[in-house]
Amino acid sequence: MTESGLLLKGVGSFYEVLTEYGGIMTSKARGAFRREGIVPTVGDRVLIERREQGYAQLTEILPRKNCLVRPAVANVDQLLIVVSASAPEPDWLLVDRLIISAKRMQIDPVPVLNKIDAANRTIMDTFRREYHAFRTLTVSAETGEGLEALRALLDGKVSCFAGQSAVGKSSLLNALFPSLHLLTGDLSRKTERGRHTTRHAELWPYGTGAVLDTPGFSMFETECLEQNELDACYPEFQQAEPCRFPGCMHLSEPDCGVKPLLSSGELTPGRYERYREIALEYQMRRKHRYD
Ligand SMILES: Nc1nc2c(ncn2[C@@H]2O[C@H](COP(=O)(O)OP(=O)(O)OP(=O)(O)O)[C@@H](O)[C@H]2O)c(=O)[nH]1
Ligand SMILES: [Mg+2]
Ligand SMILES: [Zn+2]
Repeated sequence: MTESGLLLKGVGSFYEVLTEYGGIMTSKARGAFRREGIVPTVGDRVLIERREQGYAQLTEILPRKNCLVRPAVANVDQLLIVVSASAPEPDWLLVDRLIISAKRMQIDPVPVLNKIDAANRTIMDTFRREYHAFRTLTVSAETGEGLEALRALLDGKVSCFAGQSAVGKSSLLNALFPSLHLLTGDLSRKTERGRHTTRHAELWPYGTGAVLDTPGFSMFETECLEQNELDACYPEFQQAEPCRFPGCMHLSEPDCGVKPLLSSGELTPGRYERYREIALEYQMRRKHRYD
């Protein structure tokens, strides 16, 4: 009998698969995968065939929507980009870059403002203003405020957390999965306790979805983006009138459709300033593409 499932974790040469019926089956990969150089990856949608004694054989890996490295995980639907409403001071440029990386991989970026129990008013306002074009969440891992909305968002999707150190990614994961026991706290304490022990990523089933236990998300800094591909990463731009020049970078070109979005409030000065920095970087990369 063939069943479909979601690969949750690898243990040696075995894989734990959450089956379509909700049970977890320990499965062994078909030998052909290794010969073909195919590595079953956490997040893979797979087909398994039940064998004797509760074991199954992993017979097929369905085509991947995307595949991240560090942590290695496939088919990520959502990236929760966490920033802190108190310390550390948000790195908005990092948020904007993570949004672009996510969108390039067909991942939905969701900016999440954590620590609203200790919120700095200015940071709250900036967050609300700058990311109005996105689905966002405001939460507190400490008090549990907003976690219901976070839980609802995770259902039916494969989600991954990202963001600066100490914004509360592990704390949020712990709040969602009390049995996870991830280390949280200041850096020195974490280092003392051997935080850097390597382990493999694992998905935790959540409702009909799953969440990656290890925060992290490698950006593709060296990737070359065409201007229209970058435009597509800015939901604000979708309201713009067409620019006069094709390939307009929305910097100082005449009759640009994006610039008026600044006066209409659709695009905030902060997002635009950071956009300029990012757009110039990609222009530079395109110039040196064949070097
Ligand atoms: N007041 C308050 N503090 C929080 C909240 N969430 C996390 N913290 C604190 O922030 C510090 C950092 O939290 P972590 O969960 O370790 O942060 P992290 O994002 O996992 O950090 P790294 O693992 O270094 O990337 C800890 O001291 C937490 O107790 C919150 O909602 N409110
Ligand atoms: Mg952590
Ligand atoms: Zn333009």
